[in-house]
Amino acid sequence: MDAVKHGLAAGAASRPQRADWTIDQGWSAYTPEEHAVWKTLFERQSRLLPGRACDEFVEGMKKLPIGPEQIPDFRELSEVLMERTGWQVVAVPGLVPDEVFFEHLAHRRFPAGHFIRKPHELDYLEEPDVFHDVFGHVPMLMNPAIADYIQAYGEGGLRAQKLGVLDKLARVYWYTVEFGLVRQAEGLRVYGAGIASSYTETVFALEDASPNRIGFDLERVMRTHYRIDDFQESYFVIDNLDRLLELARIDFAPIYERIAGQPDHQPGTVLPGDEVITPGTGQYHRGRRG
Ligand code: HBI
Ligand code: FE
Repeated sequence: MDAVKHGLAAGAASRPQRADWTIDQGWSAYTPEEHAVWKTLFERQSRLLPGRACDEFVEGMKKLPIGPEQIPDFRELSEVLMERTGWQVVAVPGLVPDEVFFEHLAHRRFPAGHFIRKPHELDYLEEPDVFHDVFGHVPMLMNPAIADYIQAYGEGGLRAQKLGVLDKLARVYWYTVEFGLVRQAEGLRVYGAGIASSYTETVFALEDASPNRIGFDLERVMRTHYRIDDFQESYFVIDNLDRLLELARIDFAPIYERIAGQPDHQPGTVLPGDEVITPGTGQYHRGRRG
């Protein structure tokens, strides 16, 4: 299947044609079946997200050439994005090496998988496909705070690699850009693309009693492992998206030093210093382990 093929491509085993790993999206080569998968996912998620996705996500989506009928054309997305926040969407075959990913983000190019999951794998993803990347990430890139924050992550990624602390920085990205929640007047809302592009995780992250929902704290998050194979055991909540702009301006180097040698936390652990918004029962993951 696709994920396996692209998984191989992301390793050292195969060499991309272009050094930056970009490919043509090949928009006209999508089949009716592929557009139909997009439509199924788009409609399901569009029904679910009102009242669950943050205002900025909804706003961004409205202004973009993204609809149910077809997989969006990256050139059209880039035109609108470029005008608003200076970002572009470029096509890649799947996961790309970390430094390639960071280099793109640092230059406000968002690498998006060009393939789409198969009809029998609607809730299964081993690698980011066009639905995750475009539906989940691109609306948020219309927001100036997220736009700057993700660029800063790309720049910070290159630095963190040299310092040997990429695992710490990657956790910050994971618990914000991918799985972040934000507090709004009406309650908690989704802004993370990993949640917003997933029907089951949207419901789990907002409505299930199992996960912890904890106020975001930079050092705390840097020290917290995450799950790549299942729903998160803890979600971290920011007060508003401008918090990300502040984060983008912080020099992480002294923080990496301070936490060096300190123990990491497991994904489901609640710590004495945490601002616990809703404590989780942990039931879901206990069941999976048991
Ligand atoms: N490549 N296409 C793609 N998308 C990602 O989200 C991605 C990647 N390569 C590396 C990576 N993410 C992460 O492991 C880094 O953020 C650390
Ligand atoms: Fe993603």
